[in-house]
Amino acid sequence: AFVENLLKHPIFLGNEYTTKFIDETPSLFDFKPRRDRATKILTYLSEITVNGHPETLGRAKPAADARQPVIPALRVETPVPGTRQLLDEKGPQAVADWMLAQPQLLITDTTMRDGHQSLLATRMRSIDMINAAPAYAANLPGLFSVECWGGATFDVAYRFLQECPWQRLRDIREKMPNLMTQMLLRASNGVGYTNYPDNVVQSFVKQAAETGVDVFRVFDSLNWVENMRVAMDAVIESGKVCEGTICYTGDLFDPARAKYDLKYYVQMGKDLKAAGAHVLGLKDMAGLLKPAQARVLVKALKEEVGLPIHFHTHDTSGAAAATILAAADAGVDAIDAAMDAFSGGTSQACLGSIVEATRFTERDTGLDISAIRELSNYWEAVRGQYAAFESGLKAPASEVYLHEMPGGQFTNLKAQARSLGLEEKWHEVAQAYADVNMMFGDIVKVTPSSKVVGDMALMMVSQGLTRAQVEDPKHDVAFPESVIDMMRGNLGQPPKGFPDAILKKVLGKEKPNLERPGKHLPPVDIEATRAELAAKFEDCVIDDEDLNGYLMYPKVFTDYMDRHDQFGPVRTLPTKNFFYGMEMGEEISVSIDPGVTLEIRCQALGEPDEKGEVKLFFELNGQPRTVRVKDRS
Ligand code: 3PY
Ligand code: ZN
Repeated sequence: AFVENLLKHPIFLGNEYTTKFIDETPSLFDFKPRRDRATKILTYLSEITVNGHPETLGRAKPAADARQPVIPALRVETPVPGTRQLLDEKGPQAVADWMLAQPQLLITDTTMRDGHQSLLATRMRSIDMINAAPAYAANLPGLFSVECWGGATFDVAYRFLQECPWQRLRDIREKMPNLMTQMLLRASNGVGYTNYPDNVVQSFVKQAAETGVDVFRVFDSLNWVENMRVAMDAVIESGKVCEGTICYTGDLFDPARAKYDLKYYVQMGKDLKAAGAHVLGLKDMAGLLKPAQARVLVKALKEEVGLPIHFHTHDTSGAAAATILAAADAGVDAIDAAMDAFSGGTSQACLGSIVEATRFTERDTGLDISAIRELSNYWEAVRGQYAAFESGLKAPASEVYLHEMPGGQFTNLKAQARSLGLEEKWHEVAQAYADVNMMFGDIVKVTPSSKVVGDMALMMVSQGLTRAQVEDPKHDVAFPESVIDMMRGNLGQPPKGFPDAILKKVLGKEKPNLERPGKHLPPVDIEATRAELAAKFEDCVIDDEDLNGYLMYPKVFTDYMDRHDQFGPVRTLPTKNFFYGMEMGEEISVSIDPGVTLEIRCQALGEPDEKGEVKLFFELNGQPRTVRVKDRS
C-alpha cells in the first residue's frame, strides 16, 4: 500500500520529489487495511452460497446432469492468418474489395453477442467466450468475423455480470488473433439508449478500436443517415471497417407499407456509401425479410450501390435460413449466423445448417463442419448453465410479422410484461406494439426506438387504452417519458417525420427539434470527467477504458466499481459458481491473473449465530480460511 500511495502521489508523479519527500509526507503511510483479491472472491462465493444470486433466484436451475463445457482441441498450434491480417496489413478498403472478389458465402458468427442477447437476455459471461476463442482461431480461420461486442452486452456486463466489457474485448482479441472482431454500435446512441454528445461518441469509437474492435456495424434506430455520420466518421478515422447499416422493416412487397420500398432502401444504401461505408449492412433485426423480397432487395442493392453486402436476420419466424439462402442466391457477400446451440428462435439462423446447405454449391463456405459441431457441443454445455435466463419460447412464431419486435427485444419485453403482471396478455401486447408503430407513423423499431414503442405498448395494455383513445385529442393520456423524449426529436427523425397528430397529442404546444440531436448537445469536458472519476476512486487507476465506460453509463459504472471493491475479480469464477455459489466439498481452480491461480475448496457451512451470521469454512491453496456472511435467505 505504501508503494501504491507513493506511485500515485502527485509530487512523485511530477518527478519533483527529493529523498526528504518520504519523511515529509506522512500521508503516504495512511493506508486503509486492504482486503486481498482472494478474500474478496471468497466473500462473494460465501454471499452467493448462503443467499443466492439475485438474478437467478426463483428461476429455473441448470439440469442436475448439466455437462461442464469442454473446450474443443486446437487443430493447429499457430492459427492460420485470416481476415484480421488482411485488415491490419492492407486496411478496410482491401477487406471490402476482398469480400466482393470471393465466391464463397462469408459468415459472421454472432454467438458471443446477438446469440445470447436474443436467447439468454444477454447474460453470457466473458469467461465462456474467452475459453472458446482459441478454438475459433485455430479451427475456423475462414470465418469472416466474430460478433462479440456492443449492443446490449456492454451495460449488461457491468450491470448484471459484474465484469468489465473492455477486458472481455481485450481477452477475446488476444486469444483470437487471426479473426476480425465485430461490434454493434447504435451510432449516436453509442451502446446506450440515448443520444450522446458527439465527442463522447468519438471517444468511445476510438477506444473500442484501440481495445480490439475490427468491424463496426453502425445503425440508427430511425434509419437517419444524418445521425450516423459522427459515429461513421470516427470508425473511418480509426482505420477499422465501417459497416454502414440499413435497418429493414415492413414488407417490401406490401403496397400499404410503401414508405419502405425498394427506392427507399437503395437511396439509403447510396447515402451510406457516400458517407464512407466500406461495407453495407442489411440489418433485419426482427426477422421480417422474406425469401422472395430478399432476392429483389439484395439484387438491387448489389447492382445500384456497389458495396459488399452483409446480411443480418433473426429466426423468430422459423424462416431465416430460407431468406439467407435466397439472399445468397442473389449474391449477398456475407451473412450472420449463430453456432447451432445458440441459434433458432429469436436468435440467428443455424450456422452449421447454412454451411451444409451451401456445400457443393457456388457459395460453399469452405468452413469445417466438424469444427463447427465441436464448438456447438461446447456452446450447448455453456447454454445449459444459463437455464435461469431461458425465455421458454418453444416454437417459431409467425406473429413476428404482426408485431415486428426485434429478436433482441422480444424476450426482454416479455420479461417486462411478466413483471407488470401482463404475461397472460402477451398477445394483446403484441397487437398494441403493432398499433403503436402505426400511430407513430410506421417507424423502424430497433434499440432505442423499439424500447419506446415497447414502453407505450405496455402502458396501453396495462391501462386498457385503445389506439383510438390515445389518438383522441379529447382523451387525456400520460405518455411514458421515453415517448415524450422521442417526439421531442431526441432520437432524431424517421423518414417523413412523426405524424402531426401524435406530435400535438404528446407535446401540446411544444415544438420538436427537427435537427440532428447531437448538434445541440454541448461537448462533455472529458478531462474534467477523468479528474472527477479519479478523485472518486482514488484507490484505483482509472484508465481510458473506464473513463469511456463512465461516459456511457455513469451510474452503472460507479456501482460496478463499488461492487468490484467489495468482491474482486469475480469474472474469473466458473459460471456455475458465479450464479449458484459452491457446494460443500466442491473444489474449483480460479485463475485471477496469468500465473496466479486460487485453488478453492468449500469445506463446511456453519449454523447462523445470534446476529444471523453464518461462517463458511474454506481451504484456499491448502490454507484454512473462514468467511462470515449475513444469512438473508
Ligand atoms: C441492439 O442494439 O442491441 C440490437 O441488438 C439491435 O438489434
Ligand atoms: Zn440482431
